[in-house]
Amino acid sequence: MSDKKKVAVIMGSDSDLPVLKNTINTLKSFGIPVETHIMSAHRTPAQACEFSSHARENGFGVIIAAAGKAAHLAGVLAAHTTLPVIGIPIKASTLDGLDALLSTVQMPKGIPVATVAIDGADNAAILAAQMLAIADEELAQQLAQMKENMTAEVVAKDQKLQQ
Ligand code: RP5
Repeated sequence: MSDKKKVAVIMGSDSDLPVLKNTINTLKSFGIPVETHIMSAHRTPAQACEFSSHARENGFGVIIAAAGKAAHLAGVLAAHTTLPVIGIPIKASTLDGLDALLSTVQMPKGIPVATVAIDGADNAAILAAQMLAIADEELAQQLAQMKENMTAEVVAKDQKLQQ
């Protein structure tokens, strides 16, 4: 069995899945084992607490939580674990995600949630990979390569602009 830590991708509703597909695909592109669930701070609070309480012993290294509107999911999961929790505020209402951003980011002292941008699906995955890479040299190399590729792409575009 692999000793690689898993990343949990938890979403408040199946309506969040189109955004979360990018998170899942980016994690998988790094070879990170992913487990995906629909759990809600409001509709399935018992399931969310149960999952988070046992996440560390169940082999997870990071939890990513995405929710829209009054987005309490990441905070509730963070309340029940010492694993790092990354929150993705989802644009799901007439407030364009600002509601979810504030609900996710404004955590009280003692229960941090590392909040990415509204619908910031890729950055959540990259941040999770960077957390796991603290203890995984191969993953750290993959991340370094990704940054090099990104730089090369921008430099190439700049050069093209000069022609
Ligand atoms: C949140 O409410 C979910 O995370 C979703 O972003 C939003 C709307 O959910 P649905 O009514 O589409 O299930 O809890």
